[in-house]
Amino acid sequence: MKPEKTILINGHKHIQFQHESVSENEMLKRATTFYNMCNKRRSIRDFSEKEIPIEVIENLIKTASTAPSGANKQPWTFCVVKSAEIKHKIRLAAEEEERKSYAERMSDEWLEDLKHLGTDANKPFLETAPYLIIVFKKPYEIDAEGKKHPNYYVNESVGLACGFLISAIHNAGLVTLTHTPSPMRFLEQILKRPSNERAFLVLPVGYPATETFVPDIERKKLNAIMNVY
Ligand code: IYR
Repeated sequence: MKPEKTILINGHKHIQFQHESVSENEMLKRATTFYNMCNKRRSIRDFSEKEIPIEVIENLIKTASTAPSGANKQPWTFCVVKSAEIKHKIRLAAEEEERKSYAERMSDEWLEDLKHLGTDANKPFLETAPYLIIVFKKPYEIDAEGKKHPNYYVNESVGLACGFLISAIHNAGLVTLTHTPSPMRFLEQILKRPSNERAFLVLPVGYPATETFVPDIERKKLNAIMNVY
């Protein structure tokens, strides 16, 4: 095997980047194919109870962990909940917060903006989906001596990892939705997370229920979202 070419920058080893170049034709084909695949993704709220292998979930989370992060701190933890008992606890706590949100915390305009999606405080998908992936962000790390060390661009980094994760779930032929009960402290308590972890997003993962309806909504057209200078 060819010896790996390396250099030192600030005393740290850098390895040669192996780039797989493609022709412009192939580039356009791949960009179009990937868009067409991503454009089929929908947020799904009705799940089947059908099981999925844990190895699939492991690979989805490994994909999420390939996202870029501030100073490569990878400030995330993914908790995978399969236990019916824990899913039940999470559903009860989430619905309690959601009932308060829908009844008093969300503005009239917000409630109006959600009407076309048909959401309410009931979250059965938190129990029907075979897995819940609860994403936690880590604003700081705690070392062996108990000293805190900051992470950087934590919301951006964890948001990017969630984007990768959602795309990976869709690519695997599964469905999800971005569920954000607020406040989410109950997730840290139920899952007994360390003091430097904050719940960021809940992603139920599974198959859609046999007959599933989604809102008839459209994505903005390219000319409304892209400006070329
Ligand atoms: N978190 C609530 C409300 C909600 C808020 C937004 I913004 C949505 O796009 C959808 C729902 C819920 O999960 O019902």
